[in-house]
Amino acid sequence: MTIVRRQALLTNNLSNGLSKDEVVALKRVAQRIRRNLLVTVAEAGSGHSGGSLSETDILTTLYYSILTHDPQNPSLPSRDRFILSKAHACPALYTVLADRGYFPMSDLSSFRKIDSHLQGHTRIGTPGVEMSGGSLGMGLSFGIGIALAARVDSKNHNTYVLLGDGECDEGQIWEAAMAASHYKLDTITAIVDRNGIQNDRFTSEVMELEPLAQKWRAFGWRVLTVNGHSVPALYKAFVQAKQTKGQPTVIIAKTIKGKGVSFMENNPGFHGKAPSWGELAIALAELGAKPEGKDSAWKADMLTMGYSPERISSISNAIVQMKVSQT
Ligand SMILES: Cc1ncc(C[n+]2csc(CCOP(=O)(O)OP(=O)(O)O)c2C)c(N)n1
Ligand SMILES: [Mg+2]
Repeated sequence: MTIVRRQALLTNNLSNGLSKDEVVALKRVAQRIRRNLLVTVAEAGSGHSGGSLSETDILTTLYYSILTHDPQNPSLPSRDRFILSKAHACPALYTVLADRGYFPMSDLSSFRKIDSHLQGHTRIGTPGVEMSGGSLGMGLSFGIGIALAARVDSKNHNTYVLLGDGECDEGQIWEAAMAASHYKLDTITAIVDRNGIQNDRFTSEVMELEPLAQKWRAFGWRVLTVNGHSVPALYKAFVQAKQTKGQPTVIIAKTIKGKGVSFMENNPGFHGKAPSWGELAIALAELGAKPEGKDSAWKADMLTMGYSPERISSISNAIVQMKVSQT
């Protein structure tokens, strides 16, 4: 089973788990997103690689199998809301939104350029983006506002807020956490991207968060701790969150910053750094890009994103050279 761009997972039914084929297909989508977001950041020459790669499986699971939404109608009143509170990690969100058809894939190559709607932090105006972000700590309060407004309007959409773990140092997160449980807001789900790194240091050095699950529990939340790179585990947690009544749910997603690329994994140096074109070729190869054959779809993706055949050939040749030097 292959999920092509603009397609959602059409066969799933929330009450059943994902089938093996669906899991394989979603994992393939996540690899495609990882490759395309790194191309996007490499082209810009700046941007947040690490936190985008750590959240990719979370976003893929949400946008392809959980959220009720319509990419052709981003303001559909009944849509579920997704808020990227850690808004610096927008390359993954932009790539997912383009992949789902909210805007053309070719827009990705304008990331961080003047006059582009795809700036280095999210802003309202980009189709599919719900909150202008960048100043950490605001997204949960924003999401609670949306969820409370939905209650007043007797609407039953769900609101999802993705937080960084370093972001949980912000006092506003805990004010919001208190408010959500006070109002018994069971339509809000927070996800903490627990990658253990904030900026250029490990969270345990900057500000110890543990015992994080106990803290959320003490604030009245249902806590689910999952492997944030396991699509079936994430899917199950999102379904459980949806079924929870009378209290909000937080999913602590244990992730690896830079997931999927050896020299970025768990490396604080790639929090806010773009790969060079040489590093990109290595990264793409590690993410399954092959010069020819069925795993060469990355080339078609790059063409769709507006890159020249010469640029694509030079990356492809670099991948061939890597294979040669390994043999
Ligand atoms: C209020 C505020 N303070 C500081 C920053 C600068 N800043 C940008 S990203 C970042 C680290 C965020 O770490 P984390 O929340 O763990 O995100 P992730 O690891 O997922 O990238 C900081 C401190 C900011 N954007 N907003
Ligand atoms: Mg972090």
